[in-house]
Amino acid sequence: MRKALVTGITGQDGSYLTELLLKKGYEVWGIIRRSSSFHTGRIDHLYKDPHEKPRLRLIYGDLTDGGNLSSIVSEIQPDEIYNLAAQSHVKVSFQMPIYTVNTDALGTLRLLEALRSMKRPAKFYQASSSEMYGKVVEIPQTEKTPFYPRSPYAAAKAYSFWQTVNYREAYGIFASNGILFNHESPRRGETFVTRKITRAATRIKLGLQEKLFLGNLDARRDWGYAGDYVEAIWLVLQHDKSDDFVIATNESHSVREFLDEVFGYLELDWKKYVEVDEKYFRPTEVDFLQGDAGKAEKLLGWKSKVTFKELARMMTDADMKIAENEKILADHGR
Ligand code: NAP
Ligand code: G4F
Repeated sequence: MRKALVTGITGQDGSYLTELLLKKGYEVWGIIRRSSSFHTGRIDHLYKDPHEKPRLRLIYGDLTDGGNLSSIVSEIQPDEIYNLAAQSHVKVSFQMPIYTVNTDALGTLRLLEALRSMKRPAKFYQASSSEMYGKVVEIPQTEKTPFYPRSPYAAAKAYSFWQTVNYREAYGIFASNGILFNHESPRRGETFVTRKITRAATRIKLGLQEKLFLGNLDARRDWGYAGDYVEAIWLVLQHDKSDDFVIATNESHSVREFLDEVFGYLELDWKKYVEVDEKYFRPTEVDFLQGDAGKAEKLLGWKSKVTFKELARMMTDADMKIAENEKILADHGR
């Protein structure tokens, strides 16, 4: 039975990837941070039969603690390591640059060092990001497009990208980067723009909220579905050699277009409800992202499946269920 170690298992991608790995018969070890309250909501459904020997195990750890990462790697001796953990919010990275770099840049290096001391080093996946292209120098962006990071988050991810390449070249470790463009789902964190919109629109529809405050509506992103993208993550480590791959839908849409899709689906006019609040602007913005996933298509046989419209509707339907439950509680004065 193959053993996978997943950092960031409690996050959006960690939960979908773990589902996939368990389906494929892996034993999965997930690193979780100690917290004063439970935060395993995205993976709780994966513990099904209490009598079965669990193939999913959680272990406390943190990317800021190198000693702890070394002990975990040496105890578990995984075959594959998926490094998904990060302070992943771009705007927050301007408020917490040092913490973001400690986790998203040095955290990767700590993990690579832990892996390097294994007798048989595990294969390593690094969650790289389209944010590294920042102020883009060409459209669409491929594996060959130079990076121009525009936030502490993006600069930290670029550092981790190059460390991953360097461990591959210097030590012959199977270390690969997936350069993933934005991907969303009903499990997306509620402060990212797509989920913020689907949560608010469904609440507005049911009379639970009046306004939605947003930042830059002109920003364009290449938005795909997280469920599709974790298949690509797995395929990156199954390829015959380690390499770097862009994972994207090859389409770009604006925040306005996402508003059109979601509010239109709910038969609402978003212009009546949305207000721009400068507090959501970033000191430096990434205006336009559009990937070219041609290499992944050719070498991994991967292609994005869920369309922009399907994604917007899937997220809206899921958030409508949450809003309906909120409405029942509100109607009963709770
Ligand atoms: P997410 O939902 O924000 O999840 C982040 C995960 O990292 C959570 O499990 C979080 O744990 C964990 N984490 C944060 N700081 C940590 C630390 N110091 N030590 C250990 N764990 C820590 O992110 P996501 O959307 O699933 O993204 C997964 C990865 O892909 C991230 O590295 C992100 O930067 C990258 N990425 C995402 C996208 C996207 O569009 N989603 C695109 C490109 C790249 P808690 O639950 O305890 O907070
Ligand atoms: O949803 P966002 O916060 O995602 P962003 O900044 O593109 O980052 C996400 O995708 C990256 C991949 O490119 C990941 F690496 C990263 O971890 C994260 O998952 O913002 C998208 C766009 C931005 O241009 C932002 O300025 O939406 C704009 N926006 C407009 N109003 C807003 C808002 N973003 C947020 N979060 N909140 C707003 O109110």
